[in-house]
Amino acid sequence: MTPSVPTASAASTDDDLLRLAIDVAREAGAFVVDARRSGVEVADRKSSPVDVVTQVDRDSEALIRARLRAARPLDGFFGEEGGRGASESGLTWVVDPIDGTVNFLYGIPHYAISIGVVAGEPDPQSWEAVAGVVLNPVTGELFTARRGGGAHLDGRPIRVADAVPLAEALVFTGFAYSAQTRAEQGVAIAQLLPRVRDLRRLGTASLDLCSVAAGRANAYFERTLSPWDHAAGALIAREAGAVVKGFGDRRPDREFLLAAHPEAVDELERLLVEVGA
Ligand code: LIP
Repeated sequence: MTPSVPTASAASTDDDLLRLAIDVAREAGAFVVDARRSGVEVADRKSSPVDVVTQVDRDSEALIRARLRAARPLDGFFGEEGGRGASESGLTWVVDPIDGTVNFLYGIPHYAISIGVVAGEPDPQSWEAVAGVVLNPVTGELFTARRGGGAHLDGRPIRVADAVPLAEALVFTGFAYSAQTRAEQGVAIAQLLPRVRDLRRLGTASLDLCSVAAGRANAYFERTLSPWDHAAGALIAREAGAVVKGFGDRRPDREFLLAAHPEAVDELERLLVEVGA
């Protein structure tokens, strides 16, 4: 799906939405980093014993939702930690208050505040991404994009790396919270490794997508992602020149997400299907 070119007034609205997302992400980022200093523990387990949530995830989502609602009360909300609100404006905020929660829990400085805003239902199969922010609150790196406006890192334009042969591709990926799915992914990874330059598993989907956008990775793929994991990052990767897709002609969904250079994506998808990724 090629990003739409908004009209001037739509672009300014999109810029306003982006500025709001940046301000809120920065405030949530400061809160999360500060909260980490006073120690963090597991508050609950979700889809599996290793799919954990902390009270800081929940508090970050509550903060983000309150700020967005105060600024734009008619917009909808769709957050990882259960925040839901129907839209009366046609726009919905899709939020991961801490993407990379396991990294956050272990104190690995590679997690993010991910805030995207979409037109339409908060469903990746039909939504139109309007603006997105991915902030690593520890490093301060701020990835941003709005539809038709290109992608930026700390305000500077970013582009995907030039296409390379698969054997030289540095590929990012991730594994599911389900042990059964991880077993399958392990088998596929063993076959994929000798066919690419190397793999990286850094633990934060939104930052993995931004790594493709910034040319730090040649590709990223993952199964079992939720809409909040890619709502902002996929737009940033697309605006940087990547193709972000699901299997075949599907859009990204829980089954599969692949992001890569347009000249490399089809061959990589064939390889991933072949190894059963
Ligand atoms: C995480 C993703 C990561 C994936 C994990 C999990 P969370 O999101 O960012 O790419 O491998 O299984 O889905 O749960 O930290 O928001």
